[in-house]
Amino acid sequence: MKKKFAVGIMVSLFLTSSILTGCTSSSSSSSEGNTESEKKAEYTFRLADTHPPDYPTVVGDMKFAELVNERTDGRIKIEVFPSAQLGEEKAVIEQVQLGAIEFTRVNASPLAEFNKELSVLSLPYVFDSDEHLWNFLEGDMGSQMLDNLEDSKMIGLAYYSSGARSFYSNKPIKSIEDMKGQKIRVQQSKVNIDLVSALGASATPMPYGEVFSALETGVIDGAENNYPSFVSSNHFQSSKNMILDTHQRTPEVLLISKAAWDKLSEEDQKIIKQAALDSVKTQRETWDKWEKESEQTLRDAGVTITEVDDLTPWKEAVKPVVEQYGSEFKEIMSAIDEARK
Ligand code: GTR
Repeated sequence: MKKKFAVGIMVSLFLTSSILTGCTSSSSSSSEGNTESEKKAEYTFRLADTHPPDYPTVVGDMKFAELVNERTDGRIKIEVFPSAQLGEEKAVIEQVQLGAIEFTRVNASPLAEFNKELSVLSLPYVFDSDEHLWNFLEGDMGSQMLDNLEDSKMIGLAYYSSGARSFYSNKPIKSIEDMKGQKIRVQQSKVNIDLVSALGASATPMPYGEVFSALETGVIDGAENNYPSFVSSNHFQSSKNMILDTHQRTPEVLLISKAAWDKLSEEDQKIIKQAALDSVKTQRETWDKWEKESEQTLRDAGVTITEVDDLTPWKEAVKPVVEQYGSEFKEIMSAIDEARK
């Protein structure tokens, strides 16, 4: 506890000094060193990710950093900070808006609180499969939505895979009826609160890093996520029941602060954008592997995984949520329909 507090103070002191000095150059960064690439670095940037070092998003971040370093001949160095070392997602996004942290990889759900149209990506059952999702993300509207983040002081660089999210709990959940009255943690996002409420459960928004102990102490009954996060967060140690309702396919987003972006030359901006897009392949390959392996880990650990034969009652229950948000972003909703073909 004490250690966490001390680290917290160090991080906030660093952030404060970064804000004051607008730190993007290597001379004021914490990473001065003697290697060739560090000596040459014109910019040293930080990239925040909530997941542990071997998690697929962090593997993608590392690939991105490596490509940028190579393609700028060491002029731009990106240091990846995994495991929420720089803070939980909501706080990190705020720091990115200020330019105190230059890069982050976050999920589109919490990001939608800063750029409302992204909430469409979290709507339940709007994407039939990962293939449908990627058809959309790689289309014009998908890239447009990354660009539109500029209105929120960020530039979206690329999407990463995150599979499908399903509910899990310390209590049995074998059907939609079992959701009633359960206290379920959700990401800090309005759509998720509405979605879980529509299913008759009580939604408890909370940062990711607090969920493990909230499950252990019974502050909440359950949460929801994809297989890899359910495993890497160790939530399955207390939640032994999962139901494959696959309510969302919310993608991950890699982004840069507009403050940092504006300092770069057009040529460097192009290198960064392309490196981000090129890192997607590595992230998605790692994702596919992790998805299979973590399902196995859960089964081996004795987690009861209930398949849902008929999703109709789930879809019916959350329809008002889809209608409410969808009516505000009709153009995006029709692009999602188009991507189904
Ligand atoms: C994960 C996602 C994280 C975080 C987390 C959560 O699937 O990759 O970025 O949003 O879910 O539930 O908070």
